[in-house]
Amino acid sequence: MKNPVIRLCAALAALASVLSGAPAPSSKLVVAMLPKAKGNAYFLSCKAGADKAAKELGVELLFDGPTDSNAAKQNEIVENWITLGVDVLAVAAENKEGISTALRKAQKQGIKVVTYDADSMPDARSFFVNQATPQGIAFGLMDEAARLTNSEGEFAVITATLTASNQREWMKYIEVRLKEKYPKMKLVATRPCDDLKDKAQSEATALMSANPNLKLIMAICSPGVPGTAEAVKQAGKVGKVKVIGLGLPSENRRYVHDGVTDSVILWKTEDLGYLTIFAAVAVAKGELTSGAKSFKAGSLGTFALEGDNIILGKPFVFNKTNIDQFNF
Ligand code: RAM
Repeated sequence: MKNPVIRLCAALAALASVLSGAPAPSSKLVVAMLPKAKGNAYFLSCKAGADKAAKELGVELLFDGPTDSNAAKQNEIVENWITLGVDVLAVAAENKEGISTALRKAQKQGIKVVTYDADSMPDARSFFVNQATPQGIAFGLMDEAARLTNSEGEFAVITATLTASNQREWMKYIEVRLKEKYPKMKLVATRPCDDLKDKAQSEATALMSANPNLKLIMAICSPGVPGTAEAVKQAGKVGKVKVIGLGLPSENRRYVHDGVTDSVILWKTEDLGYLTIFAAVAVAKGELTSGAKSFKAGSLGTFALEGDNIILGKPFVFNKTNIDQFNF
């Protein structure tokens, strides 16, 4: 806890507890973890890994975020944590530029900052714990879309929000791959679903009506994939409009088995949460500093750093043959 008033209170309470024999309040390092949305299964899975890391490291973990993706609400939560005087923030940014002012303010007050999943501006944090390289994610998706459509015809993308830094980065590389390798494929629309399953379903329905020749929808945010699959199923277009995207095995299993969704791509979300807390704590303790070349994260082992990015690894492709082996 950085806040001097909170520290003084904690010290007085500790003294009182020694005198009275009652248990002392926690003097543990406090890590505050901000998801894009606290009800999103993707971030709950990250939290499971974060809890595990916090336990192993003996730190206190606060986890809070907007109910649904909401950049202004994220700022409010960060401001509250600054007032509370937590030691380190771990943030998945809904809006790259928008959150950065609050994160810089935190840094000025001695609070360390790392980002995970979706980055802020680089000067607003020490390190970004990235799930995979944006190129790896985007090329993987685009190659899978090409494989399923014989590299020709119309496809559409459903994204999270139009301001989300991770999705924006992935889109950039999807378009690079499309231009370089698949001249007969045409991206007809990119629609945001605000990281909501129901909105993805209505967007996918609208995309299919507006584009009768659509061959595939690629949903690049986790709630978007089951939302799109439901739309395709209800439109009676299973097989005619293919579905792929970045999604959790648990949320897509039945659509994959029913042949609605061909494949989903993702990284191990629990590991992302675990790695993030290890990085946050190492930064807070001064053990991970700018220029470091590698970093050891508990049972996950050692990671090579790419500048100020700590990269979790390569994404996996889940399909009918392997999806039952994964329960997140
Ligand atoms: C959603 C969020 C998150 C993204 C995943 C794939 O849950 O937008 O930022 O990484 O999808």
